[in-house]
Amino acid sequence: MITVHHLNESRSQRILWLLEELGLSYEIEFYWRDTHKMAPVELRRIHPLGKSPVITDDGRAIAESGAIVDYIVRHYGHGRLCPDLGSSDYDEYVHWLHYAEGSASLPFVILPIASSFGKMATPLRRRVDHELALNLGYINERLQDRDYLLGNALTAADVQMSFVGELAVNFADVSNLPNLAAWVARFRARPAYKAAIERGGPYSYAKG
Ligand SMILES: N[C@@H](CCC(=O)N[C@@H](CS)C(=O)NCC(=O)O)C(=O)O
Repeated sequence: MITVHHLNESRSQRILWLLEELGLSYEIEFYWRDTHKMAPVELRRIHPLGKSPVITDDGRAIAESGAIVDYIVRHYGHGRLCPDLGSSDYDEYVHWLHYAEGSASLPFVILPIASSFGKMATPLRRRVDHELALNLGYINERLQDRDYLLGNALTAADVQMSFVGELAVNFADVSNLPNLAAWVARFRARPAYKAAIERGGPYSYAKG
């Protein structure tokens, strides 16, 4: 059985959501951020990076959320939540799986660091604002004519990208990004999303 090594208030929440969407049985090992909001050292016993999410399954530890999403869908999805392998949609799907952590979330990682430097960080802040506008505009445009990133049905690419959507509605101005805001509201309304919140414990990014 899959065990999710779940850090509170973290990207790991979307893994719980994916497992709920697929109706899979899973266990959760809870880890709590320390006073500096870092992961506790216990997570390093599961994987050398000591980050969350990480899952264990069949005696193996798998880290990095995109790889975890891919692993779960390939091993346990039975064709659900992803386009047919070999279709052009599958190539698009892989793009969104990688894009989430490869590019889209990066400005949100830099944002609090820039803010902590105050005025000194003005040039960096300008660059971050540019990247936010570029990336969030791209996602909003993609959702112009569809409910989810690959069409009108949810795929695991939406699950992987959901953290970016949640960061956007919490920390960026989405007033000019109605498709993105509607997508976030749409996935938050899903029963499986809500069930994952119930199981995962405190997750302030679900609001905002
Ligand atoms: N790109 C990685 C990011 C992993 C990551 O940085 N996770 C954060 C939680 S959102 C974490 O573990 N932070 C605690 C720490 O760095 O000590 C992924 O998507 O899995």
